[in-house]
Parts: sequence; structure tokens; C-alpha cells
Amino acid sequence: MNRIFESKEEFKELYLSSVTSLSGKPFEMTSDFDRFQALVKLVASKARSVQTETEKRVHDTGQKRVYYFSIEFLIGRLLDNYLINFGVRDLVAEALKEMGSNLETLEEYEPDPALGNGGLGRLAACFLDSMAHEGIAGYGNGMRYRYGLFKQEIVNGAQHETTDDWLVHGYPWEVRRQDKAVRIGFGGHVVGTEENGRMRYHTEGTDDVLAVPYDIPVVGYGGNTVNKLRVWSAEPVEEEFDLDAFNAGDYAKAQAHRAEAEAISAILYPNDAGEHGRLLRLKQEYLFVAAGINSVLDTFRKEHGSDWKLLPQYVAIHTNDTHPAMCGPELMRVLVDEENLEWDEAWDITTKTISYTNHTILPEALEKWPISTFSKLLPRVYQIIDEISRRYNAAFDRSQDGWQDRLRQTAILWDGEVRMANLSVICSHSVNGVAKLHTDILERETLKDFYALTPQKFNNKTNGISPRRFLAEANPSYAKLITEAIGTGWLDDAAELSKLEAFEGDPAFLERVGASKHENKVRLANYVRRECGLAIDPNSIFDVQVKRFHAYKRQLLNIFKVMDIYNRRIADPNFRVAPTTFIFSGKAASSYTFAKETIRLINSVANVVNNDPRVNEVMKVCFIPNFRVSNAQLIYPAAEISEQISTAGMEASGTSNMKLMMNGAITLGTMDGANIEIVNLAGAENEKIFGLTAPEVDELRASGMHFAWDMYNADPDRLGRVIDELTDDTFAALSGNFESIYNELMNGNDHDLVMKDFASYVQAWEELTQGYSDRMDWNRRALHNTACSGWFSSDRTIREYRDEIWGA
Ligand code: 26V
Repeated sequence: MNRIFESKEEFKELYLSSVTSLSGKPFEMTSDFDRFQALVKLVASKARSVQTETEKRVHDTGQKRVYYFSIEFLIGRLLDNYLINFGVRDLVAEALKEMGSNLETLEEYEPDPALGNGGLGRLAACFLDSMAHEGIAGYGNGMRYRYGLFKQEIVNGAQHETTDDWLVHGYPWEVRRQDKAVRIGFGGHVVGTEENGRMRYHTEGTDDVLAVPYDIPVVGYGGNTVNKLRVWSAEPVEEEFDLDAFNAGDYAKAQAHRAEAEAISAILYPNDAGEHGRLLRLKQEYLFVAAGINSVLDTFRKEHGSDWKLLPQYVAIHTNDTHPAMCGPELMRVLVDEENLEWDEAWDITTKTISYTNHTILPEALEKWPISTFSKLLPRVYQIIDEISRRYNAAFDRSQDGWQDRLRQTAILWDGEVRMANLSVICSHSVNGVAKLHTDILERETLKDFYALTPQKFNNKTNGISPRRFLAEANPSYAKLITEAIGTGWLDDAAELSKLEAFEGDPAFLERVGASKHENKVRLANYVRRECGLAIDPNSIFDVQVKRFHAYKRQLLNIFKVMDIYNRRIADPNFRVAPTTFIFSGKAASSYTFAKETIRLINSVANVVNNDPRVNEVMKVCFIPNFRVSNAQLIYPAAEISEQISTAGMEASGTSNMKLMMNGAITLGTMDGANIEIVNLAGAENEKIFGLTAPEVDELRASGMHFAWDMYNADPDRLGRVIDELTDDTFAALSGNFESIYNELMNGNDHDLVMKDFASYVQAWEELTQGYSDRMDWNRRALHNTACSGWFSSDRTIREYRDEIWGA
């Protein structure tokens, strides 16, 4: 462990001087905010010295550099994480206490940067953590949005969005690198000139903006490697400020140019709302790709000169989903237009450098851009895509039966559109899915034509999560207990969590597992009381579904279960229900009506259930507003049931399933995404699986034999009743009935098979919760889940990427 402070005394001395010099006040007169700022500045400066050592090591050993291009990085708060990773958390906490401060209080001042939507962005952040831990020279390349994902407030049960002004007080971790700014050109026209018998192209008349990088240190556990995350901000190019207009008093005109440039990095787009086709989004994609490629090549040039054929040996560029798909064409543009390479050589270098991960099979999620828009905004990049496409089509093997269909499925340009997924596959040497089932579906369905052509490109990399953030940091009481039992080795190598299996038969230990869970439930209950004004009982089962709201994730199925249990309890006070708190949290994209209505339904059911003394002893419903990394870290440790109930075949992987498992929750889920791997690792008897499997879903849909009305009519007392309650005022008191949900189910024929899986789901829940009274056995299953969760460490995932894709 490379500790940044040897002793409390050393820390205190450095900290005192950091606080006083930054604030200009004697320590006693400084505010908690001053003290927070000074603490981050001190840790950040220590991190940067290690970064310098890391950089020297990478340079001296000629280590391969991995660049992870992602339009989202959901990094969460960093202070506690970095104190843990540098091995000084307890030392700092004690020292601060002795100085009359409290670490946890100071930590609350840190903004929680919401530079991502959900799973995809958080995965990128866990990967940075693991690359640094594994000693990989791995760098994030992304966007610095002025406003993060909207803040969610609940008003009369409904979601309201307000801006997330996360930068108002500044962000103490970042360093602006004006010297590394890159000029990015949009629009203009391509000019070709002949030079020594070869055509050369450049673009004239572009509208330029300046991409300015901000670097954030990434501290790996153990403190030996500090990498960096580089995020780009869009600004006007200085000399284009209209001084004449300003001097003439036309401030609006002078500012207009600035506003237009800054708009590019102003907001984060929801990835799951079908918000495609927005010109600003395309500008974002090109900005962080072009600026990123420029800085990658700059570093390469300094180390290896212009010997470009060495690029794949020293550099790997990974594209997280299709948002960075322009990496291929942009790299080609630089190599061919600026470095003067022949097309074939440049193409060989490009495809050997780039790799691609797919994160969803939903057809409506596949990015496409109208050629007309694309070619106007990025004329030279478009020409290059057109040339890639022309050569792909020309080289296509026409000897096989059905080649026409295969070419149509895999083409880059089709129907007046640029298909970004196909572009990504064609520009990459590796294509991977994020869980076994997901990769199977890619190979057999979504990308089957590519798989038939180049099966060797395809591979699976099941997702993972950081055990430092989601166990050590989020769940200190459990982490302490684990360390007492098996030592600290699990922080380095999460596979060591399997040593916990030896304690599954130890009643005293299981007792302590239960006590730690209880402590976490009390901690969450206190948060819920503060945030929602709702009292929840830490002795009830905490049943948790926290994730983005989406039809296929079926939060609707969960709340139908709650409505059904409520109805049955009202009808029969002797109906036995294990006392449960049903906890929901998550955001819906602002334009996604169905998802927002589901949130309103949950809050409306909560309003009725929580105020009905006939059921209050056995159930409460709680919607925690504004789900984000910081409150997620309070929720996962308190969970006992992990709801993973997507329609089978739809959830690519899921990662909250892994976070909850590691924290000792039992999965109540379908055979979907990484749930399948959870069951394989922990045994079906330690989870609770229900519902149709992916092949059964396919078969049912293909047969055309699912009829919502039949389901409704077959079960009037329970399912039928729940459906009726959507429109009969039972839950309308807060802000009305739920006709649109009703229509979606009954007239849209229940696309996500909520009604189909309803009976087996509620039954599975009842069976699972009946087992809660045997607390010893429940705690044993919880511990068993933790013991089996080590494989889901993102360290394991990253080692697979390193060995099988990046060759780093
Ligand atoms: C995009 C869209 C766009 C159009 C409307 C519907 C829709 C639905 C979902 C998406 C998701 C975009 C990609 C994404 O975030 N995938 C998530 O990636 C996680 C990390 O690999 C994975 O755990 C989740 O299962 C997967 O949904």
C-alpha cells in the first residue's frame, strides 16, 4: 500500500497548512466548506505526484496505453474513495476528529457529478477504478457537461426535472489544461488538391470551437497507479469574440457566438429516450472524439514519432457503445489527410487499434443519423465514411446464398442514414456484449450477419462493479466484518470473498451479518425520514428496485405486486404477509411518458398504502427521489431483496444486480442479463427465479398467442382487479388515474409481458418472503451471495478486456 500520509501527525501538519493557505483564515475561523476544499486540494495534489510517477513508469517501460472513449462517466464522489484507495481513510477520519472536524460531514460538501444516465456511465467509472488498480495505463476520454443529468423532484406524485448545477461552487478535483485545447471544425466544404499525383483533402470555411480539456485524477486501490480522466468542454475560439459589436454596445451579438459554442457541452442527453437525431448530440459526439483522438496521437507522437504502423502496438482505443463511433473515420482522416498515409495502411492501423462494446439490443436504441445532416455538419468525416462504406460493399463476398440480405443488414449507409452500430463493428477488431446471454443474442440475432462474416471478432465480457466503491466505501460495517473474518485481501482480489463460505455455518458470525444489515437499514431509514418525511421500519424486509425507469425493466410489475398484496390484505385481514418496505428509486427520461406515469403510479400507491392503518403494520411503499451514485451507496447496503425483473432477453446485463448481491441481497429475478450468471455462481436455491425465459418470450411473441384481454378475464379477482384500479379512482387522489398505462397494457397488448409474468412473480415473492422468519438461514444466504460475488469485480472484467481485447 502506497500511503500518502505516514502518520496522523504528518497529515495534520499538511492539512493545517492547506486549510489556512487556501482560506486565508486561522483554522478555528474556517467553515466546513473551507475544510472540505482544503482536504480535496491536499489529496488531489498528492494524487498528482503519484500520477507523475505513474506517467514516468508508463513512459520508461513503453507500456501500452488504453483510451476508454465514453460519452458518459458517472464517477460519483471521489474523496472517500481516494482515501480508501490510498489506505488512509481511518487515519484521516481520526485526525480530523482530533481537530474538531468530522470527515463524513465534510464529505457531504462534495458535488456528485451526474455526468451519466445510469448503468453505461457507471460501468465506465468502475472500469477507470479497475484499470488503475490493475496498473493499466488507462485513460477515460469524455464530456464535461455544464449541467449533469436533471435533478428529480416529486410533486403530487409526479417527476419534475430541475437543472443540476453541479459546478456552482467549482470542482476541486479538476485541472483545466488550456495548453492542451484543440480546435474543432464544423461545417465548411471539402477542397481537394493534387500533390505528386495523389489527391489531398482539407476542409475550408468551417465554424470552429475550442475543446478545452479538464483532467481528473483516477486513483487505483493500493495507491501505486494514478491515471486520469480527461473531459472536454466546448468554448468559443478566442479571436472570434465580436469586439466591434461589443464596443458598439451590441452585447447580445458579441455573446451569441460564445453561447453557441458553449451549448455543445451544456447538457447531457438521456441515452434512453430515443432523443436521437439532435444536431447538438452529433456535435457532442464529434467534439469529444476528435479532441480525444488528437490528444491520443499527440502523446503517441511524442513517444514514438510518426511511425504510425506502431500505433496498435502502443495504443488501444475502446469505444463504449456507438456514441464514439466516429473514432474510426476520424483516425482515418488524420492518418490519410494530415499524416499522408495510404488508405490501406491507415485502415489496417485503425481497425487494429479500435474495439467496440454493445450495450443494448433494443432496435429503437440503435443510433442512426440522416446522411443530409451528417454530411453538412462533418463533410470530410462523411466522405471518409462513404469511402469506408464503398470499399466494404465492393469487397463483399457475393458467392454465398443470401448475400444481398446480408449486405443490406450490415451496410453502413442505408435508406439515407448512417448506421452507427454497423460503422462501429466494421471499424473494430473486437465486438463484445456485456453478459453471456446478451452476447449470445448479439451473435444469433441483432448482429447475426456480422457474426456469420467475422465470428472471430465477437466475444463476451460480462460486466463488473468496483468492490472498493460498492462494498468497502458504501458498506463500512459489513466491510469491517468481512475483513475481520478473511483479512483485507478481498480489496485487491475480490475472488477472496469466497473464503466467507467457511462462515456460513457459524451462527455467531451470521448473527453479526444480520446486525450489520440492520445497521444499514437504520441508516437508510434515517435518510428516508429526512428526505421524504416517511417513517419506515428497519425490522421489515427491505425489498429494493433501484434503476432507470423503463418499460422493459418492469417497475410496473413490481407495483402491481404491491397493489395485489394490498388488495388481498384488505379483503382478508388474516392473509399473511411478511412485513415489508417496498423501496423504489430511479429517474425517467423527461420525454418518456410511460416511465413517468409509472413513477406517478408508485407514488400514488404509496400515498394510499402508507396512510391506511389496515395495512400499515405489514407494508409501506417508499419512492426515494433523485437516485444518484451518492444515495445509491446508502440504498444497496440496506437491501434484502434485489428486484431484477426485466422481461427476459431485454436487459443486456444490469449492474445493480451485482451491487446488491455483493451487499448480501437475495435476487428475485428473471433469467435475464447477468442474473443468469448470478444464479450459476450462487446456486438457484440461494436466489428466487420466476417468469418466462428468453426463448419462451421469443416463442410466445412469435406465436402471436399472448392476449392481454385473456389474461385479464382469466383472473378477475387479482390481476383483473389491479388493472381496473388503474382507472377506477382507487389511486387517483394525488393527481388522477392512469389511463395511459391501462391503454398501453390492454390496447397495446402488454408488450413487456407484465401480465404474463404477474402470477409467477407474486408467488415467487410470497415464497421468498416466507423464508425470512428463519433469520439464520436468511443471513446465511445473504453471506453466501457476498461470498459468490467476487467474480463480478470489475477488476476481473478489466483483466479480460486487457488480455483478450487490448493486449495491454
Ligand atoms: C437506449 C434506448 C434508446 C431509445 C429508447 C430505448 C432505449 C433503452 C435503453 C437504452 C440503453 C442504452 C445503452 C445502455 O445504457 N445500456 C445499459 O448498459 C449497462 C452497462 O453495460 C447494462 O448493464 C444495462 O443492462 C444496459 O441497459
